Amino acid sequence: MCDTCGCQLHEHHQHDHKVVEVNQSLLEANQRQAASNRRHIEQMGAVAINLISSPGSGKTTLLERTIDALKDTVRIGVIEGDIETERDAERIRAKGVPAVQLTTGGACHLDAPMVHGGLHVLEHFAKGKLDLIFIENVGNLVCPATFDLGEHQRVVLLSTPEGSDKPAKYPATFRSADLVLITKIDLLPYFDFSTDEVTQQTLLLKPERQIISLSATTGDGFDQWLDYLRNLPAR
Ligand SMILES: Nc1nc2c(ncn2[C@@H]2O[C@H](COP(=O)(O)OP(=O)(O)OP(=O)(O)O)[C@@H](O)[C@H]2O)c(=O)[nH]1
Ligand SMILES: [Zn+2]
Ligand SMILES: [Zn+2]
Repeated sequence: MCDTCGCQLHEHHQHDHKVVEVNQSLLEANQRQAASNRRHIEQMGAVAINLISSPGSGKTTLLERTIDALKDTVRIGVIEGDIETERDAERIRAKGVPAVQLTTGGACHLDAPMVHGGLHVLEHFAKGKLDLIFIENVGNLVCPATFDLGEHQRVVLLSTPEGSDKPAKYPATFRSADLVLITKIDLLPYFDFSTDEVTQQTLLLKPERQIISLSATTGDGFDQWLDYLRNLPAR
């Protein structure tokens, strides 16, 4: 169980005001740090994207293929969030791109102070020269939604094996997304997944939202994702 975010409220009685106050001030402090992170990223001339999804829905694989496609023209840096291990950062470094691993040691999300530390390390690795910073959040569809990291765009991934009811069941996360990426569409023939239902549910939560379907394995739909990245406004 995470000891820093609102999910611990369920373990306390409703009248435990102290817990509520602590969580509120924690979120306010997070918000201030996130605003400062955003300025920091903009001073580097970069755009930052926060990737949120359940464990295993394909965030790191998406990044690997994205780096292969863009690294000759776009300077990419990655901040990896995980509970334990450097595995994801090692996968990214193997693609020849700077990657900082933030291990939360138990917490189920990244927060803005952690990302602040990561930005400084990344800036050092990249000698300050980056166009696009990806922040891969800890695999979780609940807690990351509450924490602004200083990103410019929030992308929520939903893979086809997870089921098309997820936007209805985790509305806060899907409402907070600028883009919903339906991933692993090569598996559509094997799962009872309705792209129409996901589209309908996510548009109900936020009508102006973009939705892209792709497979990082076959490359199907990948051009649309690359176009989205290329068309992000420069900072
Ligand atoms: N069939 C198929 N498998 C995929 C696709 N993308 C990723 N996978 C597989 O899904 C598994 C998990 O992928 P990752 O990219 O590690 O997922 P992740 O979201 O980074 O996982 P966490 O960091 O643990 O949350 C791996 O076995 C990938 O090979 C895809 O488009 N199609
Ligand atoms: Zn990953
Ligand atoms: Zn700083």
